[in-house]
Amino acid sequence: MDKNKRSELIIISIIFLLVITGMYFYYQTSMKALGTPAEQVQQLSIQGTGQNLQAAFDNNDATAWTGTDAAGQFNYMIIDLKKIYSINNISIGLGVWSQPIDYSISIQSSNDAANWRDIISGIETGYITEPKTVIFDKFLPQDTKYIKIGIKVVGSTQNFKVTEIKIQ
Ligand SMILES: [Ca+2]
Repeated sequence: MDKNKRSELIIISIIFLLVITGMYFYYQTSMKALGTPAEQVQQLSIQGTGQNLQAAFDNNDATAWTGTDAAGQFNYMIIDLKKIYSINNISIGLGVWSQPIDYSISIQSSNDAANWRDIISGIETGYITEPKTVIFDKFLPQDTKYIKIGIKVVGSTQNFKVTEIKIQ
């Protein structure tokens, strides 16, 4: 191999290594974990049905996202994380009214808010009489930009009440 060819090969190898290193660090920074609940509120964008959606992210169990539609219909919330995160734990704080209440919860993930993948589908909590936090962590880590949470009340005319949502 002549000297020029060898120099060319070394330069190409160095460029290749720089590109790979750059991609690695881009991946690391783009996949970082969500911050504290307070930081999450600042970066999240939320839309959906019901009222007081932001109250599910204010770190206060006394405030809640509640239903306005007829009980028994699915209400939903779409959480825009603003970039792709690796998610493997979602906790949902559920409130109660005067009667025991049974919730059905579905969670989906998406990178474009158009094509959704089921994380959990129609999990029922069973009748609860006291506020309860349900933790969903038995799913494969999801690289996702959007999370869609659907919730409805089963077998009751009461509306739903979600006090706090935490995503990790
Ligand atoms: Ca709250």
